[in-house]
Amino acid sequence: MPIKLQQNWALPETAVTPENIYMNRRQWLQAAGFAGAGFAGVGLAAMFAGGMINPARAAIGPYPAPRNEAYVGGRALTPEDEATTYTNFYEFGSSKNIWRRAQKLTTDPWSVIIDGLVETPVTLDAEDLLRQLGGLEERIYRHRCVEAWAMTVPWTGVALARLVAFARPTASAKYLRMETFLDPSVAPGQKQDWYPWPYVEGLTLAEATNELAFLATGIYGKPMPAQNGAPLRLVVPWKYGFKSIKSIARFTFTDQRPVSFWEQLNAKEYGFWANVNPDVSHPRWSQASERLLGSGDRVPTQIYNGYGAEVAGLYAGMFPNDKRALFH
Ligand SMILES: Nc1nc2c(c(=O)[nH]1)N[C@H]1C(S)=C(S)[C@@H](COP(=O)(O)O)O[C@H]1N2
Ligand SMILES: [Mo]
Repeated sequence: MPIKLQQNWALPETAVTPENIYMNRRQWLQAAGFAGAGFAGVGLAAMFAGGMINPARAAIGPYPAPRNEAYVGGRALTPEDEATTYTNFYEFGSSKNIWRRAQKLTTDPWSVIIDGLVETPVTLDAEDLLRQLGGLEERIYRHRCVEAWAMTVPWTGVALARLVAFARPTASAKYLRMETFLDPSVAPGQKQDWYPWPYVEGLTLAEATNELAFLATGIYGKPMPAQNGAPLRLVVPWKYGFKSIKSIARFTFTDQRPVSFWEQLNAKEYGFWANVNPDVSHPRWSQASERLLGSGDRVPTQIYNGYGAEVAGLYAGMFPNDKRALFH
């Protein structure tokens, strides 16, 4: 180990890290069984810095995370400034230009509840949760909004399946319901009481554990900007963008199909399944093509947004008499 680190060993832990991080690490070390005699005499700072154990922030970084080459996007990346300034986040207003307003969202600390049909309900900070879920990776996915604009961006995060495994749902759980924060003093859109706040989304457990379902913590090799759904957002690239709920504060396992935010407002236009399909029009516009953010090019829409190889099997044999049901 480098000599420089040994100097840190002599320092009390509180001298090299802010108190709250120190406490978090200590608590985690104790929980993980690292605070025992085997490590006596080795300063915690040195253990973290030397890579013997992952520091509190290493689990939510470092950025950029290694790219998973299995998910390459298949299109030119959308310019970062487009994807981070043209955003849908109704909590902060119904225009696309809310990114400055969203900076008011405080995401550290960020409490996450995991409850419902699980072996042990738990409430923990997003950082602690991510540390439990393992290392981050980067995946490039296409994103298709139901409004017919699309982008291709590198997300950083972990497979949602890891969260499901961590939560240990019971055998009766069939769905994962996800809910955003509720704080009208931070999010002025939540003062508009004709919306059913907080924003809710849901997946079947089979969808939530599909390899594509992703829990994103960052974008473009950096931690997630508030406007894109910090600190934790869903990314399900075969479904219309409204399914990819931002700033998740609660994961509930249930045997009841959750009613999504947009579904509650208008189930005919924004159904539960919301799988991308060029042949099923939105009642008010065609879904046959989409406009790429950045270039403005129009390109044909693909079934399941081009992810049929990964996800078509999820829906095999469902709704044999009404294929539209898969998309509404
Ligand atoms: N909490 C919350 N999540 C949300 C939304 C929202 O308004 N609130 N909008 C959805 C819609 S319609 C889309 S297209 C995507 C947009 O993600 P982006 O702004 O990062 O492109 O977020 C989805 N997640
Ligand atoms: Mo959207």
